[in-house]
Amino acid sequence: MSDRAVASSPNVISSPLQSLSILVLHGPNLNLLGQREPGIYGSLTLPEINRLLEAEGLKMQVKVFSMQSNHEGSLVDAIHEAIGKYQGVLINPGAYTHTSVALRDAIAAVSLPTVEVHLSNIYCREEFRHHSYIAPVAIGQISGFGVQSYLLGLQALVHHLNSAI
Ligand code: CA2
Repeated sequence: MSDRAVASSPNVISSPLQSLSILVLHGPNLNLLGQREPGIYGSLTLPEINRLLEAEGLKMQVKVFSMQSNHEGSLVDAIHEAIGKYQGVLINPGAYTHTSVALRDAIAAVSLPTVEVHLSNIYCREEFRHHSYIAPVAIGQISGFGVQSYLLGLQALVHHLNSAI
């Protein structure tokens, strides 16, 4: 039985599904959003982006929990701890996108549907940003739309999860 299904009992006439919970992970330096380099990453701060994601989640009746870390191991831990608590992961791995086999292995290991997002278009930037270690283990990637990348990514993830029931 899936995590979301509610066991039927003779006393329960209707058994509503529990709402989806999504973990949003922001990688290194994204805590600086809105304070530095607005030309590349926009003027919104990370708390403002998180509030927009929560509001978008409310519209789709999903709960959104966000966390940011500058530490690869903390992000790996958060992915491991997502098992059983969250049904999907939305991640902007920041620079770890281009370097981290550990993050990729963690995402592959937990088998939670994961969407990779980037504020900037990584394919229009330096060559070293063109390769993502995360993309092959993600269900999809959205890059280049600023904060809309996050919102579109959340919509796509929720649509994927709702279609998979
Ligand atoms: O475009 C994205 O979202 C990136 O994931 C951002 C990463 C970069 O390494 C990736 O190639 C693409 C960098 C995040 C740094 O965030 C800052 C925010 C404000 C000021 C300075 C850095």
